[in-house]
Amino acid sequence: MTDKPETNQPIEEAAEKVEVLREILDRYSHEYYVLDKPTVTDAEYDALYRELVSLEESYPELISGDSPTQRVGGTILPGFEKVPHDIPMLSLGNAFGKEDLLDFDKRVRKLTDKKVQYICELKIDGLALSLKYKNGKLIQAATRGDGIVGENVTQNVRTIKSVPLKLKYPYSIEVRGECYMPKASFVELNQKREENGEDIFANPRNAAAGGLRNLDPKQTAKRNLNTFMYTVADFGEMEAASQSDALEQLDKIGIRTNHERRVFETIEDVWEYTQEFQEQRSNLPYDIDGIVIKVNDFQAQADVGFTIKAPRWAVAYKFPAEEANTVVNEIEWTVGRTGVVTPTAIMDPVQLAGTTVQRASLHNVDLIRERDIRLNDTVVIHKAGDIIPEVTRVVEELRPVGSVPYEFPTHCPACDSELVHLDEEVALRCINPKCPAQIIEGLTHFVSRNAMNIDGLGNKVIIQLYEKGLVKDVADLYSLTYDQLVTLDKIKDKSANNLLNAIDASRSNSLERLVFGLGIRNVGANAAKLLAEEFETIEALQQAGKEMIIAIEGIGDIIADSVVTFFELPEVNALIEELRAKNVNLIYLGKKKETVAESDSYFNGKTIVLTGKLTHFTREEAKERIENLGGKVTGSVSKKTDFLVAGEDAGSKLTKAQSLDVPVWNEDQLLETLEGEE
Ligand code: 1X8
Repeated sequence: MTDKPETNQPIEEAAEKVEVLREILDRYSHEYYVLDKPTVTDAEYDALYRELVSLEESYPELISGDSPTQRVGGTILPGFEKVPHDIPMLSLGNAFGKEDLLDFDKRVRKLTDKKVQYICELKIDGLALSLKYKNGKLIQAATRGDGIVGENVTQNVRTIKSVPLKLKYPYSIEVRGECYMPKASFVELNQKREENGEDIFANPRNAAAGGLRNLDPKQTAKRNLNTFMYTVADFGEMEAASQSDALEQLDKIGIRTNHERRVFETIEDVWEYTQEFQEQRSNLPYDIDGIVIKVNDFQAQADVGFTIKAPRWAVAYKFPAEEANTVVNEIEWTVGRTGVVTPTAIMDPVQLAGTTVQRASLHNVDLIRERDIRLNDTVVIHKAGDIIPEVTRVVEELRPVGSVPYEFPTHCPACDSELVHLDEEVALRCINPKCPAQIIEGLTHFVSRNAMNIDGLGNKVIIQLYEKGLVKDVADLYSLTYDQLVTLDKIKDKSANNLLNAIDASRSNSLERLVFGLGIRNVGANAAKLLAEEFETIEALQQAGKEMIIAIEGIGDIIADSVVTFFELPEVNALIEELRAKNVNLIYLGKKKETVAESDSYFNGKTIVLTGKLTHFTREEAKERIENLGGKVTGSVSKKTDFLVAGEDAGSKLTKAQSLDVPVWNEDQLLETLEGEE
């Protein structure tokens, strides 16, 4: 399972090496477990760890109780109540290749006479979590801590939607599993943090840790954390003969488990499974870092037994780290909508985890400084959360002679005004409100799909409109003429007319789209909806005081402050008057929340999926109308779907609906029913 022991060095030399390795590993482990800020990749850590294991195997007299190999995890963060685990939360032995798996198989078969079946499960890259239920009610959630004593995070875990507060059967059990953040939520969270000048998370695992260990459960709730449970630690009234049996029962009582698991008879098939998921991992919506292989039958597990640290009947196959080397040619600085200036490394193109990578965000000045990234440096890159290319570190040995530290820009790349750090922000900002880059980004945001949804106004058109002096703010969009549009590159008769129609149609958008489109700091599409729903007119919102805004469920201090500050600006009020003069709707057109809840419409409380091409309205319009009548429109078909509306060329969703016996409507049926209810 580990490298071959080295036996050809004197013990004094080995002892020294062991000490150094322990010190480094302890530091890395502290950064990883306690600070949630790793400075090395798992692969680098694992390599050093294996070296230590190997040395300790060769020189057992060097093993001491405080070696990182002799404990299960990290230390506990202050601030959460400590809870002892009745049954320790163990770690797993690692396997790094086929040889290690064959060794594991041999060991297992030696220790049991029973027919061996293996169950393969995805190894979720999150945080281990224990959930205790008493008579079917969730009574405690704890992190793993050091495996013996964890942290009580019950209040936080209660906000995670996949964790049932009450089981379908009144069992008293303890289950364990992993808490994680989906990749998409991680990307979204970091985008927001970057835009707000906050520190970004290195990977979904750290973002999940930050959410789960937050002392404010409201923050946890916002992180969109999720769980997969994979072990029953205390069976209580439950009875199961095997791991696959236990997982099926967990499903039945309402606990979320991962469904990619498979049972195999041979280690060859197990190997095939690991290889299949090594290839598929980038297509999964969550991060995995390997495959867990367990003896399936509980009797056989008991035969095979435990070591002090880990079960002997299970092993974690770790995927090799996906890394690549390349050279940084340039650092590009771009100005975002809020003036944050972010650096991007432009590198020689390389293949990494299935795509060609040439650019990697460097996030902020501090990161470049900390990693000492310089022009022409050779760097190691990886994909954070398997998706976003990032610079791991510089290969200093390959640094060209005469290299100098990177010099940061002092002036805005777009408007040349001086850049500043606001408060304690790590981000560099351009605070010139007339900065062309910010205006162009602001216009792009205004026309985007979730804002005013003006189709056909791409970035290239906006840049031309701005550069020709035709549009300097969002109100100017509403006085564009056909003659002006056809002067633009790539805009001909038809596209000019389409564009004018799209701009005109956006005049009748409901208020929340405008509120979102204005780009008020910290006000996303959801907050905009809440604000529009509450105040109904832009005047009411302009005049609302902080107290009134904060009173809205789901809106906090930061958003309220941003809204008040925004509407205090005279130029904002002038812009709104200009929009009014141009007949842009400034009223909320949806139904108030209460009316929706009390609606006795056919759609009230129903879950509906739209698929295929609709001809009478866009999907967005259909969704809005259904929602106004209290219905919910979701993206995927499940048993909970009340009906599917299939337009032209409907594909897999239709097939799925049919297989689940979900009723299928055509577009005319939807239209008629909507009209009957509105
Ligand atoms: C850790 C993990 C396990 C599983 C999935 N993800 C993990 N991170 C699993 O068993 N499906 S088991 C485990 C452990 O025992 N330390």
